[in-house]
Amino acid sequence: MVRSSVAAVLALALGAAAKTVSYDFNVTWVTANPDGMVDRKVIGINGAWPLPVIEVDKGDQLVVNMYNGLGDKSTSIHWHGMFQNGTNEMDGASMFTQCPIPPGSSFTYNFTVDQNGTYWYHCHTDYCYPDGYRQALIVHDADAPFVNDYKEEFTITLSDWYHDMMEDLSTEFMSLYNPSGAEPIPNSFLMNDGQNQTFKVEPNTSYLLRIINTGNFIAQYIYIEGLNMTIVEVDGVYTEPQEADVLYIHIAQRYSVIVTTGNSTDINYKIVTVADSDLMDGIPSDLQLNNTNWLVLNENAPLDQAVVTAATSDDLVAFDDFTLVPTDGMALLPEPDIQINVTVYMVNLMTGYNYAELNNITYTIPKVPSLYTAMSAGDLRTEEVVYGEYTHPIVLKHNQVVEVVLNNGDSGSHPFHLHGHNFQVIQREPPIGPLFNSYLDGDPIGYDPDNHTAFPAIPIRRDVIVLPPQGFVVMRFVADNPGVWAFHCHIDWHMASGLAMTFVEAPELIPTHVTIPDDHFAACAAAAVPTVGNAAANVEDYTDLTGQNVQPADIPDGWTSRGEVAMAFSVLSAVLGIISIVYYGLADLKHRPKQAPAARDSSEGEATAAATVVPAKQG
Ligand SMILES: *[C@@H]1O[C@H](CO)[C@@H](O)[C@H](O)[C@H]1NC(C)=O
Ligand SMILES: *[C@@H]1O[C@H](CO)[C@@H](O)[C@H](O)[C@H]1NC(C)=O
Ligand SMILES: *[C@@H]1O[C@H](CO)[C@@H](O)[C@H](O)[C@H]1NC(C)=O
Ligand SMILES: *[C@@H]1O[C@H](CO)[C@@H](O)[C@H](O)[C@H]1NC(C)=O
Ligand SMILES: *[C@@H]1O[C@H](CO)[C@@H](O)[C@H](O)[C@H]1NC(C)=O
Ligand SMILES: *[C@@H]1O[C@H](CO)[C@@H](O)[C@H](O)[C@H]1NC(C)=O
Ligand SMILES: *[C@@H]1O[C@H](CO)[C@@H](O)[C@H](O)[C@H]1NC(C)=O
Ligand SMILES: *[C@@H]1O[C@H](CO)[C@@H](O)[C@H](O)[C@H]1NC(C)=O
Ligand SMILES: *[C@@H]1O[C@H](CO)[C@@H](O)[C@H](O)[C@H]1NC(C)=O
Ligand SMILES: *[C@@H]1O[C@H](CO)[C@@H](O)[C@H](O)[C@H]1NC(C)=O
Ligand SMILES: *[C@@H]1O[C@H](CO)[C@@H](O)[C@H](O)[C@H]1NC(C)=O
Ligand SMILES: *[C@@H]1O[C@H](CO)[C@@H](O)[C@H](O)[C@H]1NC(C)=O
Ligand SMILES: [Cu+2]
Repeated sequence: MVRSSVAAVLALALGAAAKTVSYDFNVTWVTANPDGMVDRKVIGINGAWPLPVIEVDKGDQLVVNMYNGLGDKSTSIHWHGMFQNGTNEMDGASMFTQCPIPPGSSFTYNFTVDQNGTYWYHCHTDYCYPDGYRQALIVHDADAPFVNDYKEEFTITLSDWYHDMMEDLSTEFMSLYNPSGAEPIPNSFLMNDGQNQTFKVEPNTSYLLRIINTGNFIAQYIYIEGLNMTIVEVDGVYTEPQEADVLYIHIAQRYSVIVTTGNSTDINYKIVTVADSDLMDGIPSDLQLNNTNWLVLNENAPLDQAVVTAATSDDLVAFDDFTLVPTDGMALLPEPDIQINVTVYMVNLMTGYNYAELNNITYTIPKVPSLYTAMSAGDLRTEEVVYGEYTHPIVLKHNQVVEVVLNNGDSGSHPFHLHGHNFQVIQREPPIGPLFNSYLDGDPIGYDPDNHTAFPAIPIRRDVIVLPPQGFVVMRFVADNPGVWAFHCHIDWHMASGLAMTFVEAPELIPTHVTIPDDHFAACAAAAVPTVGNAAANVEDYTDLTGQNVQPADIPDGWTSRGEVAMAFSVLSAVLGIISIVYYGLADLKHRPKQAPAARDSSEGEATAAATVVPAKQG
């Protein structure tokens, strides 16, 4: 995972033109034991795991021929952070832009990488990336503003790790025995898909560290004892250098930092990671929350474990990314043409399971991938109705300035990701840092457009933003990328419980911007997923949603108010004839009952009873 920046500079000097970088990925199960505790099945590529780090230069064409050799599981690959401008069909999000690729099928991803910086790739089908199907994707740029400021670079992935397969964990997660939606607790934490990693460095020398959280669930704090980090890039956006001593990196976020070693060769630097224990419902006594890895100056000096002085992760005060400034100086976007207000809730629906909702919708997969609906719906492609109510579609007009107001009615933080764009972060409360949990003292507080601090003149842009507990974040972007783009929480548990919605951008332009290759249709045929029709796969009348997948019904009113949730469950258990719900009394009530943030302009309706219930999620 080392690459000399000298090589990149040299390549440019020699006049290297954009090239095609091709990979053949044969995806199969292999066995691995990255934490030294348990051998388990992981998703490998060409018989190996960890997966290959993809490295390209800005402007290259990336071609990946994927064969699904898993035998028992569908897959796809999302190129996290790639805008896929003009290649929406290559975005890799199952049921948004393609069919899940079933075992035995092949599928080629092919797109131009017209971006710079630190990205990653991962499976985007029904709980698959945390089984190991994720890795870094690095775009080298010989023109990066910091390209002369370091000697060598290292890619560092952080992740949580489970000993059990996602298939088994997910069955426990979405179940009557887990009505509070408590997420499975990881068994360990990894760096570069292992532990006790060493990075050989020299004294008095600068290094670029590209840090990526490729985990499923847990944000991590990271610091290096005795060294500060100078942030120069977040999520593919170059930033004016800013010094930080501690970073908080949530799922799918990336930071590039420059560190400079000291003149002494007496010590090895400890890279310390600490898991954010606020996200966990309980901390098993044998879970190692903090881990040490090393920048090695002296191979003869000991590799000591760090002594973490912070009592809990709350005591670590991390850098607030809201204060970063992109080097390109892109100014605050003007007042929006469209404002989208959505609030995160964790709720129980009639199945008795816990779901996540944006407003009152828990994302439920359509019968036809939404992009294929856009391709086949004719003039009706501009109407939200054809995408179905439960994909939570919002149609955006070409080049509109879009403002998303995201409120958090939940007590956990959520890393939200937008496909196809990065976005300006123009407001967030409370900030990352000592006040991060300060809104937990009372009820959730929503964004108030009539009472906020001034927006930054040059806001930071990123593609994953941390939504603080019971707080809010406000984002803006320009709808200049025709296509179907997912907007979702990147915690895979929450994605699976429906914390997603669909932006259908400039649908009238999608047919001229998108071409679906034959092998994409062949994967659908093999998976028996229709490729024309509305969300219900109706082709006669695209406004007729009869037969669409619907979310489970709400629990009847009167039972869901605060304090009566437990009661609601006893009633529900009678309704469903389930005796074992007694277990509920033992379950940890992590998420607060559904409750509107104070400033929220609530116009919520009651759900009508659903005809059929499809809890299936595939994002
Ligand atoms: C993928 O790998 C498996 C296991 O090694 C092998 O049996 C299969 O032929 C390979 N398929 C392709 C398309 O390379
Ligand atoms: C890393 O080192 C720690 C402390 O010595 C040890 O407990 C752990 O098993 C090691 N991890 C691996 C994967 O070897
Ligand atoms: C990838 O796409 C480019 C541009 O559309 C095309 O020229 C090239 O033939 C494609 N390559 C493959 C292997 O499909
Ligand atoms: C990539 O970096 C170059 C400078 O090297 C810059 O001109 C360009 O705008 C960057 N691209 C994106 C998408 O940020
Ligand atoms: C450290 O590096 C700087 C420039 O990179 C150099 O000027 C200085 O002499 C070096 N110091 C030592 C002790 O090597
Ligand atoms: C790191 O930066 C902080 C503030 O940015 C500063 O207070 C501290 O002295 C710096 N530490 C080192 C080791 O440079
Ligand atoms: C290393 O020594 C040089 C002078 O010899 C000094 O300029 C530099 O700041 C020192 N570096 C560190 C990290 O202490
Ligand atoms: C660091 O790990 C040790 C051992 O697992 C644990 O006792 C301690 O609470 C951890 N510290 C933090 C801040 O998580
Ligand atoms: C405006 O917001 C601040 C804190 O963000 C709050 O203290 C104050 O009460 C609010 N003012 C009004 C009029 O709502
Ligand atoms: C997509 O490309 C068009 C030009 O073809 C450009 O105007 C637009 O800004 C791009 N959007 C993104 C998100 O890259
Ligand atoms: C969004 O919510 C704010 C109040 O928080 C309200 O003023 C505004 O009209 C809402 N916008 C839409 C489009 O509902
Ligand atoms: C959500 O609320 C809206 C507005 O009140 C209503 O029209 C819609 O039917 C509701 N959807 C669900 C799934 O409850
Ligand atoms: Cu989440």
